[in-house]
Amino acid sequence: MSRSSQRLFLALWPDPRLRTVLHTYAQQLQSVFGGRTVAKDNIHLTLVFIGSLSSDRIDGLRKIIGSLRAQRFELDLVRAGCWKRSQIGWLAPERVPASLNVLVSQLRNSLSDARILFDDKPFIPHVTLIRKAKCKSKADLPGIRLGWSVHRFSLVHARTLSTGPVYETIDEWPMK
Ligand code: 3AM
Repeated sequence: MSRSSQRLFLALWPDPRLRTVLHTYAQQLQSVFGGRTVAKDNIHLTLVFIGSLSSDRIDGLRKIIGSLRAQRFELDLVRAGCWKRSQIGWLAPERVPASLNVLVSQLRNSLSDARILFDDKPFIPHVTLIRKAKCKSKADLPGIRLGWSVHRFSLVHARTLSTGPVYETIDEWPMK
């Protein structure tokens, strides 16, 4: 990737208190699935993965996204699981709030209008807590019921250092 482009994604970023609870739960999941826990500061829910975008297009992207109106919602993270193919241990809501689906549709439409490419696989909201997981089909998972009041979303720059991924928030927007 050239230095004049950045690897980007849009995400929901939990506040520090919630990140701490999620990270503690990640350690419990790790005792079942092995693998490595996602660093506490890196825990998030991806809305749209954009990938590499030329740096000179980022201000335009921020303007477009900043013009959207999104509604706050409550996310109940109650379902834990593991995907064999991606080796990911995750936490997810039982029910996807309509406002979350609307937000993702708005973001995808805005990106399409601006001719910005993104990963258009079906949206399956989840918080990745474990990577390189050894998934078991009959795992007895520790229970959890976590309420997340979502009132902002973020544009994030992803970098990979020798020590692992580093995520830097470029901009964030409140929800009404
Ligand atoms: O939050 P999760 O783990 O679901 O897997 C990457 C992570 O998602 C995903 O973007 C998030 C932040 O890195 N990601 C990374 N490369 C990707 C790609 N090429 C990707 N998603 C889709 N396509």
